[in-house]
Amino acid sequence: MIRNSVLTEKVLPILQRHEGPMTRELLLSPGEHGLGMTHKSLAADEVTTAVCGYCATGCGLRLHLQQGLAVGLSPESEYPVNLGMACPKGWEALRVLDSPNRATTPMRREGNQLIAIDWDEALQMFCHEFKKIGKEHGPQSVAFLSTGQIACEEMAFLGCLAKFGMGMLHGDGNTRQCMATAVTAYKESFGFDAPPYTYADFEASDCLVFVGANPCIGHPIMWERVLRNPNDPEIVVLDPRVTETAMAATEHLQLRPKSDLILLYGLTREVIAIGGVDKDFVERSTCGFEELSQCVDAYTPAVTAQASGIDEEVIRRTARKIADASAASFWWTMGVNQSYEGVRTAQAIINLALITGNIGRPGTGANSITGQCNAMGSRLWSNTTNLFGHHDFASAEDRQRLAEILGIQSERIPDQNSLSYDQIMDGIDSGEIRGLWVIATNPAHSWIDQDDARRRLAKLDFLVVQDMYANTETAAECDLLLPAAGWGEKSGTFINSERRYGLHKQVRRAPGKALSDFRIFRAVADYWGCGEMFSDWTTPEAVFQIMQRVSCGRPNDISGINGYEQIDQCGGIQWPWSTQDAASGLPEQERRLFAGGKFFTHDGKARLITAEPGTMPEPPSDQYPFILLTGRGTVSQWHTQTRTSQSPILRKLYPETIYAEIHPHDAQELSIATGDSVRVRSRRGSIVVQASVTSSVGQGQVFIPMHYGATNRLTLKHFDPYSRQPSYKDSAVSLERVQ
Ligand SMILES: Nc1nc2c(c(=O)[nH]1)N[C@H]1C(S)=C(S)[C@@H](COP(=O)(O)OP(=O)(O)OC[C@H]3O[C@@H](n4cnc5c(=O)[nH]c(N)nc54)[C@H](O)[C@@H]3O)O[C@H]1N2
Ligand SMILES: Nc1nc2c(c(=O)[nH]1)N[C@H]1C(S)=C(S)[C@@H](COP(=O)(O)OP(=O)(O)OC[C@H]3O[C@@H](n4cnc5c(=O)[nH]c(N)nc54)[C@H](O)[C@@H]3O)O[C@H]1N2
Ligand code: SF4
Ligand SMILES: [Mo]
Repeated sequence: MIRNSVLTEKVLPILQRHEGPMTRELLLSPGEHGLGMTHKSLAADEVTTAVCGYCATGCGLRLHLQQGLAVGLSPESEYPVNLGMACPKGWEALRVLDSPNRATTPMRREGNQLIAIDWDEALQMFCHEFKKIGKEHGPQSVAFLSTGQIACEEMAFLGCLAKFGMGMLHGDGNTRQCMATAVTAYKESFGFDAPPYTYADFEASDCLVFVGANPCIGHPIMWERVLRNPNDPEIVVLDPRVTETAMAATEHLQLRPKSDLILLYGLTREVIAIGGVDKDFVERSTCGFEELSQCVDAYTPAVTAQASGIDEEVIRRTARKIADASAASFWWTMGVNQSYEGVRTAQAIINLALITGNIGRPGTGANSITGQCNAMGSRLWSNTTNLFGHHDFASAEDRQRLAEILGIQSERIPDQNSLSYDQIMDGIDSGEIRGLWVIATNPAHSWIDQDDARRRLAKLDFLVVQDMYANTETAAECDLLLPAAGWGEKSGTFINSERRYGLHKQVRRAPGKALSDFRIFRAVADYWGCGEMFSDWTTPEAVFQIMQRVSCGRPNDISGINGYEQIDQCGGIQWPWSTQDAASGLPEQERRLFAGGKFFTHDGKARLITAEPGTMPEPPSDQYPFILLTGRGTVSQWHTQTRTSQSPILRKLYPETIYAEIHPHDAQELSIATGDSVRVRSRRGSIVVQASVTSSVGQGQVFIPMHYGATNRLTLKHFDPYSRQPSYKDSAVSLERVQ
């Protein structure tokens, strides 16, 4: 067995000072001592539970232990989220930990090679290089990129350490690629980033509208909840592709890519015209209805049909379904968020829910489905786009409040917002940003317009990658690699799509010298010289208590949660759960927001926000006649595949080589057959893929999954102006059979 002999000598005392003298023992035998499982230690041959570490469904998994270490898992039947179900990624969650590609030791670049070093040298180098850059070029010259895939307590530590301890001004995360649009839309419309729903709503609706979402692939266990709906519901799907979800719909609106805003306005106009408005609710709980009516008036069924490619009759029928439903729910994901007009499109969905009074009741809601296991956590706790705990960097009052709770000087808190991810990339290009710390994300694969992204990353004076695996595309470019423990090798909380805090626990030893992200941050703090500022940040649960204090009195109040143990016992706990809530007893398992029609704006009313629809920045042309759609390919592939490719079982469940779905008519014109090699070219790059001829894509469109390294070589770098989220699903490309 690989022993964690790491903890060498200099790093170990740091951890011991914070965690107690048992640290070495704990690192060696987590199972016996329940490292991180603060509430109870695990005896031999028990079971325990943990929430899954892939998607934001947040399924509960039951871990089967021998001598305190997990030897197998099965879905947890008692957990309110998944009710005994899991998808293949969840089933294989332990397998991917055992891989020869794991990062097992810190490494630094020497010429073309990464060479192994110990933690002491790594941490010294980390501090020396970042301090040197900061001294020469100012505090804006170093930045970090965080993630939605580590525990709340870890992202909290990272964000506070980087900004308050190390003095960085700029940090963003991969949540920008994913949820930024929903965040901005909710903040503007509801006054707070607050997804209102609970999963029971999937089962309680009689009309579910999915916009740019393919839960059969992306959130299969949520889809199972839809299948349990006893109301024989209408299922309306807006997607340019005939996805698995669209095939199950009672009404598939196969709209032209990026015609959502017009189509949603057309539906809104029709709903108003047929008397589907809940006037009382609109009067009592919203503002902006007049402006909304005026804005949508131009989108008659004829105009809408012309722009979206959806028949007038279908538009009328769909509006009728929404208006007639006693409980309609609206769900959206990346087909909306990843758009150059994503925020306004999300708000068009929110408007529809609001004007029909479909919010705050069972089976309703304007519901953004979250992507990563803890993207919701990063929205609240990463200290990137908003000040820790969803405060405002620009507000002196908020800075003061936070400084008092954290026991730091308020001057240590930046008074300006971070640059967004794309602006950080621009800063790298202009030479303003020279040092970058990348944690649990893989930008050299996932960022838009990849050749350009890599060119920029190569300009950095110092790139640190902190990852579970040593073979990621970004690790290949780094100057320093910090080996991280993964899910199952550490503990903390994730917040799922329905605002539920769930616990994950250490049931495995991390390989070699890998350390949990939490411990890496702990050690960095001490080496940097700001360890004292974090003297209370000893364990994940201690940080959770700090988060509770910070949340007090805010919409995301969790002050009433009685420790990790209660989260575990209750099957997770949704925010908010304040001390006042807790006075009335235990949390109910399914709670939704806005039951009283009061929102988080200063007057309690939701805003109905509209805009003129824009045009696609890179429409198809003679030279590039196809629209490239990208997204999730199969249930068994996760993003950049660093994790899922490690499981032999998952590998059998997805196509090994990159492929493009092409419509039969287009294929025929270009003499392309399934299996042929096809060159796909955009203005940025050119790649070769295998053809898959299928009518699941529309004519004039191609679909390439994001899981393959080459996909983002094609994508056009463009963003929503309000959320700065990349628009990954509308680039112009050409196709040509490779002879
Ligand atoms: N198996 C698996 N599951 C995952 C993930 C994974 O990598 N693998 N990732 C997780 C993460 S982080 C996320 S964010 C979610 C993403 O989950 P989804 O958003 O459901 O997945 P995508 O495939 O990116 O996009 C959804 C749909 O948007 C459609 N679309 C494209 N353009 C448009 C448009 O202009 N309008 C409309 N209406 N639709 C459009 C696409 O055809 C696609 O079917 O999945 C999560 N779950
Ligand atoms: N073309 C196109 N591109 C897209 C998308 C699209 O639809 N189309 N979708 C976008 C979306 S929604 C998303 S969310 C992004 C995802 O993009 P990324 O965040 O780049 O994708 P992942 O593969 O999930 O990267 C997570 C990294 O963290 C590592 N990791 C996992 N767990 C841990 C941990 O506990 N600690 C540490 N330190 N490391 C860990 C993994 O090994 C992996 O390298 O991609 C975006 N890119
Ligand atoms: S649906 Fe998501 S949370 Fe559930 S097992 Fe699959 S990846 Fe994990
Ligand atoms: Mo995502």
